[in-house]
Amino acid sequence: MRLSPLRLPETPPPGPFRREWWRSPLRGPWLTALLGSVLLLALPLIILTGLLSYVAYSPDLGRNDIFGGAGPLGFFAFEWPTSPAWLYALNQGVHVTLGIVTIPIVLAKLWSVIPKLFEWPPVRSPAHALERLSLALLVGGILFELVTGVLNVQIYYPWKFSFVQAHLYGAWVFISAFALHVGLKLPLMLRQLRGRGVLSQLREDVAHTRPEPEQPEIEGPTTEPHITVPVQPAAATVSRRGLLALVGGSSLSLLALTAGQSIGGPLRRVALLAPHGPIPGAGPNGFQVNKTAAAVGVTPRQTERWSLRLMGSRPSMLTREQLLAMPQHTEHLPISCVEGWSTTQSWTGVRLRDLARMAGMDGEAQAFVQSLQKRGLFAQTTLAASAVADERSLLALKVNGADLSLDHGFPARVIVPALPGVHCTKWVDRLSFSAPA
Ligand SMILES: Nc1nc2c(c(=O)[nH]1)N[C@H]1C(S)=C(S)[C@@H](COP(=O)(O)O)O[C@H]1N2
Ligand SMILES: [Mo]
Repeated sequence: MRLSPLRLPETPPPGPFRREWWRSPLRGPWLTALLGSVLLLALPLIILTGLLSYVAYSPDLGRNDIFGGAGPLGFFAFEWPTSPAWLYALNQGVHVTLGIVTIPIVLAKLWSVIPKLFEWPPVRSPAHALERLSLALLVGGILFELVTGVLNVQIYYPWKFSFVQAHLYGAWVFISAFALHVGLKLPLMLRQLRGRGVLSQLREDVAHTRPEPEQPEIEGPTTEPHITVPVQPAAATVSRRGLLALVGGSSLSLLALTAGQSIGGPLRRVALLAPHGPIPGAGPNGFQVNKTAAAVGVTPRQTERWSLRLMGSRPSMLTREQLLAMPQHTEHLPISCVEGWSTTQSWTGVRLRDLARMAGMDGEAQAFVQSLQKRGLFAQTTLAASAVADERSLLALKVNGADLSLDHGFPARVIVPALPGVHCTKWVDRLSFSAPA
C-alpha cells in the first residue's frame, strides 16, 4: 500500500472520502458561484447592521460595559444618534430578518461544496492545511453566528457564555475568514457566472440538466479539478432552477414568517416565527412584552409605596403623583429589541431632561438607570447625554392614555428614541444623573 507524506493510504477510505460517493449532477462550481453571489450581497449587510447594533448599544458608556471595556473589537464605535427614532428598529429588522432569510442559502451553499469536507488526503501541504483551516473558521463561524443568533431571537440560552460577547467574537472570526475567502474566490466566482451565464443555465429543465464540466481551476492556491463535480453522476431528479426555486422559496417563507415582527400592523399576525407568541390581550397595554414582571421577579408589592429616587447634585424622592403633576409629554416612539421585533406606541410622561434639571444638573448629563428588578443584565442601563437631552426621551408613566401595566414597567419606565430596547428600562427605581465622563 502506498502512503502519502502524512502516512495516510493514498486510496481514500470508502464512503464520502471517495468522489464516486457524491452523485448529484447539480453540484459544481457554477452552482456554488451563483449561491455565493447571493451571499456576497446579503452577508456584508448582515455584518454591517450587526456591528452597528453593537455601536447602538453603547458598550463604552458607564455601566453598559459588559465586555470589560469596548476593547480592541470596539474600535469602530461612535456616538449613536437619537434621530430618526426608527433607526434601530430598521437596523435590527434588517439584521435579524436578513440573517434568518439567509439560512437556506447558506445551507444550500454548504451542500454544494460538501465533497470538499472529505477531501483526500485531508492535508497535502502546509499551504493546503492553512486553506482548510480558513475554511473551517469560515464555515464554523457562520454556523455559530446563525445558531446563536436564532436562539437569542427565541430567548433560549442553552449555554453558559454571554450571547452578546460570543456573537461579537464569533462575528470577528467569521468576518476575517469571509474577507480572505472573498479575496481568494471572487475571480473564480465571476469567471463562472460570466463564462457560463446565469439565465442560460436556468433555462435548462430536468431532462437537460447535465453535470458541470470538470475543468481545472486556474486561479487559487491549487490547480485541482473541481472536485465538487461528480465523477459518477446520477440522473437529475430536479433541475438547477428547481433547486434554486426551492432555496428561494424557503427564504421567502422565512421572510413572510419573520418580517411582520419588525414591520408591525396586520403583518405581525403572520409573523409566526416571532419569538414571544401572541400579543398579551387587547387594550392600551396590549402589545408585545419581552420579559414579564413575574419572569424577572418584580412583584406588585414592590410598586405599592413606590417613589422615584432622583440622584444628582440635588437628590430627591418623587411619588408617582408628583411626577404626574410635572409637565407631561406624549411621544409616539418604538421599542426596538435586539431580537428584531419592534412596536411603536404613544408614551406619556416626564422628559428626562426636565428630571435632570430638577436633580440639579445645569449642563450636559448622562443617566444611570436602575430598576426595582434585583438582578439581570437589563436591570440597569447608562444613557448618553445626547439621549437625556433629546426632548422625546421620557420617563413614561402611561402608554396609549392608560397607566403602564406591570408587565410594561409600572410605575415608570424609560423610553428613548432610536436606541436598542434594552435601554428602555422598566420598573425604574433610581435615576442618577452625572456629568458625562
Ligand atoms: N427592568 C427591565 N427593563 C427592561 C427589560 C428587562 O428585562 N428588565 N428588558 C428590556 C428589553 S431587552 C426590551 S426589548 C424592552 C421590552 O419592553 P416591553 O417588555 O415593554 O415590550 O424592555 C427593556 N427593559
Ligand atoms: Mo430587547
